[in-house]
Amino acid sequence: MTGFDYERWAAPRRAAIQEALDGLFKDAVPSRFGEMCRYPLQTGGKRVRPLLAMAAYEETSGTDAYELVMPVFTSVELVHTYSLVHDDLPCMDDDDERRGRPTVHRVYGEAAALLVGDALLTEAFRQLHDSPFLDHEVRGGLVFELAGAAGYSGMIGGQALDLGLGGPVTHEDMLIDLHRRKTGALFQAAVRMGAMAGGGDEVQHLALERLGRDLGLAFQLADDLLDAEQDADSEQTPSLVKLVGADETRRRAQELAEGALEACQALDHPALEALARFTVERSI
Ligand code: GRG
Repeated sequence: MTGFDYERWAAPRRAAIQEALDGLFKDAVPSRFGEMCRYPLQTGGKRVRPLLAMAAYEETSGTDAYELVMPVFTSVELVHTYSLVHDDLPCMDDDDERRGRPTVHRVYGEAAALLVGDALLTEAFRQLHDSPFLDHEVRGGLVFELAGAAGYSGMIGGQALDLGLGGPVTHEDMLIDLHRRKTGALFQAAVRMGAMAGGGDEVQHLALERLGRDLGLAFQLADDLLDAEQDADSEQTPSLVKLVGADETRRRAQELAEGALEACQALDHPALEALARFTVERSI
């Protein structure tokens, strides 16, 4: 990956995602509710998931015409941001700050934050259906993919396990399963959705499948490590660091990242490799 400037690739794409998100909820009722919905979308965030989807799209379509299928990327970010809004609520993690700013419920109240999350989630699916450059069959496939990743056996299922609704998470296999659902499923969907929109061949799809699977879990393990370093993990939250220690967690995250980097060998987009490296080396 010699000479590839990741930030030069990512910056205009992040700006394009932001511009598309800024244009949403303009006709919300009441109009002030539209501002509430845009608030959590305007607080930065690394945009790792839509950027991964974009890289997969560029790899498989062989173009950088990402503007044509922007709803594919915004829908993934909408689902992710909704999960953060709801996860911050007093009945969940009860967080006061997110992305360096007060959480939605701190600014607008709990009931409004609940509705903001609902609006972001539902808008994601409306967006996907509103992708004029994709044929109807592909749009249907994208909706199915995102709904599965966000739903009861994906992110929500993972959150239910995290809350202990299936009993205490006492074994590492249980925790890996939880992480794969709560965090990994949306990563994998992002990569798959980029590839579904882009086309591509079987070799690319197989490599992207492995990349999405390994990266999602690696990202969460890196998050567990960051939380442990910053003493930010609550006593109730299960984490691999608590079960097997920081060194072993780091080793596994690196192993997964190596798997993702190996998958990149069959692909031809340096941004995918850069995203794989960033996922475990990140400090934010
Ligand atoms: C729907 C209530 C509800 C929860 C779903 C995904 C999730 C479960 C909750 C989000 C909280 C959380 C800490 C999840 C772990 C995944 C994770 C590391 C999220 C943060 O993602 P980043 O680092 O955030 O990509 P930015 O702000 O950069 O977008």
